[in-house]
Amino acid sequence: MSHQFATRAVHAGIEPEATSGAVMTPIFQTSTYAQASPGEHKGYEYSRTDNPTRTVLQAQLADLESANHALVFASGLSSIDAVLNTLSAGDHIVAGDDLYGGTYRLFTKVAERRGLQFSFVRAQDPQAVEAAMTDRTKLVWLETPTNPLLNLVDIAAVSKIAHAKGALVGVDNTFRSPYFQRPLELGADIVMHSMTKYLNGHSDVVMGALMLRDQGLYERLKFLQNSIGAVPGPFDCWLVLRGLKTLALRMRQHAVGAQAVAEWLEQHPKVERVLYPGLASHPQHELAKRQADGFGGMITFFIKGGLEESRRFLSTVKLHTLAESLGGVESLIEHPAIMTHASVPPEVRAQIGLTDNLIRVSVGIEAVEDLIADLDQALG
Ligand code: P1T
Repeated sequence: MSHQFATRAVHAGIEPEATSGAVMTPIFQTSTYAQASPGEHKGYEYSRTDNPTRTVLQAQLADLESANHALVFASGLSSIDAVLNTLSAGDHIVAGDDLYGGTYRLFTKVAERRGLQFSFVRAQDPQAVEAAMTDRTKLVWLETPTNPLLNLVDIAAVSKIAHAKGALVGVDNTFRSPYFQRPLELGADIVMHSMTKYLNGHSDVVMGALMLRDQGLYERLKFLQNSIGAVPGPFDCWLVLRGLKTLALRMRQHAVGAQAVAEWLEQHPKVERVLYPGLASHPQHELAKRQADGFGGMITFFIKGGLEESRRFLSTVKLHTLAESLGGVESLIEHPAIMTHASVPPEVRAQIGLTDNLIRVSVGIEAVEDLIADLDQALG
């Protein structure tokens, strides 16, 4: 019998520990494992290769993303780098042009030096993806919704285009979480998460994950996970296991709060424009309804004015913390042009509309009245 998501977030992949019956997965804080004779062991040799706490986390993550396999990494970026490491010099990648600044930096400042070639396109238009594909295109890399402009990409349409030309599709699902969106069900080949965000949910861990179905690709990525060694420790894996248990509850509240805050911001005279997929004014509101089960907790808005007005507002919020990152229980607010997307060159920022009056909010699970009161006093 297959259970609903909220049930699987508590139970999937989790069994009482074999020797003691401990209900909560223990933190196997060990680097190595005793062998009875050389090569004769219980499935664990060394914790870069495998660790029992990590194994349980990976099993649960695979279940939640409708995958067969999951692999965790020391950060979201190192999980993307593992995907890049399946490619060779000369291979071509088509990527969305509106990505987390660190992903853009990894692509342009690290991977290009290793001989990978990138085309950045407006991926919300599937035709733009198709037009950029060449005989050497091996991968299409998407964020949806994008960070920070909350553009949406039609995962099913782009997957069809990519597969027709023999390329794989990777989707960074960080902003949605599998509670709201499961790209593998829509045709994507690889899902990636910065688990630093919603999956852990408590702003106390940096970690990444890949989820996928294909056995051969899994074996290649598992080889890379061990060979490169960017793995998280058992305590951090345990913290994410703990965070996942409330993922469904948290995501529901993030979305309720974000919808209310977005609607409130939209009618505020000092706000020029609000981007939130749950607003009827979002240019891809219909796709948002079709592709996902909810609109998430991220809002982007343009304050009337420029850098000066943004600075004043961001220095005046009290309950919202001015900080990078997102997806924790506490509300965070930030200025992408100066903070999370500083590594995107100014001319690229201008081209995609990432302006100096753009503000990004990660709506936490606090009482929404308190959040709105804080924004109100700061805008005033
Ligand atoms: O920080 P790390 O766990 O390595 O994940 C990188 C990353 C990848 N993809 C997306 C969509 C992300 O948002 C991030 C990290 N983002 C922030 C720190 C931020 O404030 O946007």
